Amino acid sequence: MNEMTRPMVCNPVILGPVDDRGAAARVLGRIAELGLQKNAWEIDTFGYTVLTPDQVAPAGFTDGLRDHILDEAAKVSGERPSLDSGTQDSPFLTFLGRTQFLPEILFTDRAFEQAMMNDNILALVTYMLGESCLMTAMNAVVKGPGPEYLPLHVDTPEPSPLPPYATTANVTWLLTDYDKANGGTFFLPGSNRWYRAPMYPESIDLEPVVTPEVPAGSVLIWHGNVWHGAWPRTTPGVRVSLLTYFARYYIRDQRDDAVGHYSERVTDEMLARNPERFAVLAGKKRGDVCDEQHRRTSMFA
Ligand SMILES: O=C(O)CCC(=O)C(=O)O
Ligand SMILES: [Fe+2]
Repeated sequence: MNEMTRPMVCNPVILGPVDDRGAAARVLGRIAELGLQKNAWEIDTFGYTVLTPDQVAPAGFTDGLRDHILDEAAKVSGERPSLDSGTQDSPFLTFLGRTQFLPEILFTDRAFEQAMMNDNILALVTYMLGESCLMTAMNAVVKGPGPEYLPLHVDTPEPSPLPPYATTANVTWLLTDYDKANGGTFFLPGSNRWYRAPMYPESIDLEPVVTPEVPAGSVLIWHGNVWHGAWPRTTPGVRVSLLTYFARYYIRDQRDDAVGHYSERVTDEMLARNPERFAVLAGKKRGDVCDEQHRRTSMFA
């Protein structure tokens, strides 16, 4: 069928070459510019990748995040968790296991805004979710010893079958060492390409999982479709992490109405001291209907 006989009934956006207003060139160009091709390939192939400490922040930055989280944990519970002692089962229990969960952490120190705006992380998140994506949650998590593990699951909120592209991504700053005994995260590499969540018997079959052994200061990034979970911590002390979640722009943020959504909570001061992208990530700046039309034609817009 040539141009003349093609029926003119479809959306005009798809008649010509895709016009993504340069999104693909910008997003893929940024991956190349920052040397993140291997990380992008690992996300596509295995469903997750690790950024090494020198890929994310100057020395000392992540120690600062960790100490700040321990201070905040102490304000909530009255006791500062010890990094390396304390073999008693942690008194805190959430859906993530024996964890103290701090959903207000973004508002406690500018360093958390800097973590959110990290260049290498945002380049990989944008590669998965497009330039219009949102940060849907940031929670500090302090995990102590206890018997519970987190079964395999996906982070994508849709029912299965899942879209073959990412609609959510998880960026976890590891502020203490991660491995099996420390209660680290495990993965089923390549399960991001199965496009479905595990059934219950699959979710508790941990025999085939892989557990990254990664030092404090690294960042684990995963595709929302990859099957993953976490081991119980069996060593003394605590695992400290900063869990951040990102999603395509049409997905609602994960925050409770009670704590308030980022679009309502970020202050003018926070917006003023950050790059423009911060407002987009916080859901303050969504674009217009034209932007939405372009997003329907491009993974990266
Ligand atoms: O705590 C962990 O290691 C995994 C947490 C998790 O599955 C998540 O944040 O989606
Ligand atoms: Fe998860």
